[in-house]
Amino acid sequence: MNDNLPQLKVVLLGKPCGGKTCLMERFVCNRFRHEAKPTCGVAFELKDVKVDSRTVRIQIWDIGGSELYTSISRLYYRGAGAAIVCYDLTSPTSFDRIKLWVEQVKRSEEFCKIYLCGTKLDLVERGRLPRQVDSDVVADYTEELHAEVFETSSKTGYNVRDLFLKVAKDYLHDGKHIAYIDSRQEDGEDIALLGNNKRKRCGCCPW
Ligand SMILES: Nc1nc2c(ncn2[C@@H]2O[C@H](COP(=O)(O)OP(=O)(O)OP(=O)(O)O)[C@@H](O)[C@H]2O)c(=O)[nH]1
Ligand SMILES: [Mg+2]
Repeated sequence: MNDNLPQLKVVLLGKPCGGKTCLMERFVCNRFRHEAKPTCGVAFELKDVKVDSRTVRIQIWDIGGSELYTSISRLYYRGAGAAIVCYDLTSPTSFDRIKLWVEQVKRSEEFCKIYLCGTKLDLVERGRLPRQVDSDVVADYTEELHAEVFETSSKTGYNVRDLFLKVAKDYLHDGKHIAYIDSRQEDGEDIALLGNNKRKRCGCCPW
C-alpha cells in the first residue's frame, strides 16, 4: 500500500437503518447486503480514488446511527474533511435529525464539507414505497448549507461512485482542507487521518 497518498477522512452519519453501511460497502467492495446488521460504534474502510491524474485515499468512518453511540460518535468527527449525512428517502422521520448531525460535525470540524445523501432510491423509483422526504425541503436546506445533495441506491449502485468521486474531487481542489489538516498535525495532535504524506496511528484503527 502506498502510504504517500493524500488522504481524506470521510464520516458517514445518519439515523439507524438509513443505509450508511450499505453505501460504504457498495463503494468499497461493490456488493449489497439485504440483511445488513446495525453498526456497533464505528466501522472503517479505505479506498483509493483516482481523480484526473491524482489519487486520493479516502478513509471512511461509518458511524452507527443508534442514539447509544451519540456521545462517543462525536469523538470520531475529529479530523474529518467531509461528512456524508444520510437520510432514507422512504422514511418520513429520517430527515428530522439531519440538522443535529450537521451541527454536531460542524462544531467539531468547522471546515468539514457537508454532503447530503438520500438513500434507497431504488425503492422509490420502482414504486415499492412512497417518497417520504420532500425534495423541496431538502433543496432549501442544501442551499442554506451551501452543500451538495445526491440520491443513491446501494442496491443498484446508482450514483454511489459519483458521490464519493465528487467528495474526492472537492478535496483535491480545495486547498483549505489540506492546509487545515496539516496545521493540526503540526500542533502535534494525535489524530488518525491526516493530510498529505503524513499519517499518525490513532491506536484504535488497524492501520
Ligand atoms: N432497497 C434498498 N435497501 C437498502 C439500501 N441501502 C440500505 N438498504 C437496506 O436498509 C437496511 C439498513 O441498511 P444499513 O446500511 O445497515 O443502515 P445503517 O445506516 O448502516 O444502519 P446503522 O448501522 O444501524 O446506523 C438494510 O436492510 C439494507 O439492506 C438501498 O439502497 N436500497
Ligand atoms: Mg451501519
